Amino acid sequence: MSTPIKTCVLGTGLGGLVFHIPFLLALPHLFTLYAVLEPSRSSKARARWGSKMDAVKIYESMEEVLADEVIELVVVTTPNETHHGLARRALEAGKHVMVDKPVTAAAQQARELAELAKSRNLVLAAYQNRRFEADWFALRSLLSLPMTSPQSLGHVYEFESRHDRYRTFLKGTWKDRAAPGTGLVYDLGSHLIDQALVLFGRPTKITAFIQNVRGIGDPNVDDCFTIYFHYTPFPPNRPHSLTVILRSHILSVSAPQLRWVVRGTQGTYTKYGSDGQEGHIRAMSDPAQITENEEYGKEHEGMWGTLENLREDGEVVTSTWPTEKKGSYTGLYVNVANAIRNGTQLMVKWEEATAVIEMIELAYLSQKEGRTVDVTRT
Ligand SMILES: *[C@@H]1O[C@H](CO)[C@@H](O)[C@H](O)[C@H]1NC(C)=O
Ligand SMILES: CC(=O)N[C@H]1CO[C@H](CO)[C@@H](O)[C@@H]1O
Repeated sequence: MSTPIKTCVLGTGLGGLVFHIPFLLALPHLFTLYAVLEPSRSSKARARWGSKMDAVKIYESMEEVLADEVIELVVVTTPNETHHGLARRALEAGKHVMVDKPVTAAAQQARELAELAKSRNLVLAAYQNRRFEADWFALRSLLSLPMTSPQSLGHVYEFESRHDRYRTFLKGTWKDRAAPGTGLVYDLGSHLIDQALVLFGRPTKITAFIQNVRGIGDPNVDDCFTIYFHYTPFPPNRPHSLTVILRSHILSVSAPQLRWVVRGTQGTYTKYGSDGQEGHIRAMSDPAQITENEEYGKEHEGMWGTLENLREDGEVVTSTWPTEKKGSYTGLYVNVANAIRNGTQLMVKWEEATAVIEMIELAYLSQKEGRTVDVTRT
């Protein structure tokens, strides 16, 4: 057994408190939560996780973090445009780095970090955690069915992925203010774009409609988007072109919210509701429940998706597609530990997270110029 990785979390906003600190605490054989950076020692981490934080150092400045040679891994979950600078300084200090999504405000910054990490032989990981959710696993298992299966969707020609919410107010955090890396496209869009790229690769063209629909706060901060990825011409083994529709609407009153509509030549899959991990963590007092509670990451049967398959005689057969595998963001952390200690490949590649930022930049270009933009091949 290797020794646990001494880790420092930068930032104790929603990201730090819900998406990082509990997972580090839940995996004590792989990680030691050694320190957190909390400007002005706000002690939000202590207030939230209580005695679990007793042995954890609270640092007030990045200089203290960099000067502490014991720290091996730095997790960056701070506001917007600070990601690049903090990640760079941590890498220069010889520390492995994991950056929350969106990894940087500009793709060029992400590429610079990759070069730096490579030259220092350090692990640079991206927290695209939604690849470790139950609904994602269910979708992937459905799309991996052979065409001959009666439940196969056939050739997928339209893929709609949504993350809507109903929020009429501003949250009063940095996310409401105009700055590089803020707005809903960077925030939730980075998840939807990442998943689309994993499934289908880079599109040929992008058309984006990005708005501020609530008319509150800074008008330059978007709170609603529809982004089209066009895939055409399609590889020869697929006779149909594909349209991917990525949407996030801040004034969507539907409950539960629509998650996926996947249309293929042999059927349609419709799924409502999203992974419950965030809710579980918010309600939890002891992070050990993430690994110990059987119910963690499990999707209630009532939320399973619906399949409508077309038979050759024109009949439509309706069935339920089960969300069998539980979601858990621990999968991402286990992989990062393995990468640091054993040199294992990262499941979320930094280049993939960089491609997400490239697509976001093209989406904003499309919106600004009111046109469909080409995506260059790499
Ligand atoms: C590294 O690999 C060894 C041997 O496969 C395994 O036992 C260990 O758990 C791995 N370490 C991490 C941190 O994943
Ligand atoms: C330090 C920091 O958090 N960076 C910036 C994030 O965005 C706000 C405005 O939205 C800036 O004021 C911060 O400087």
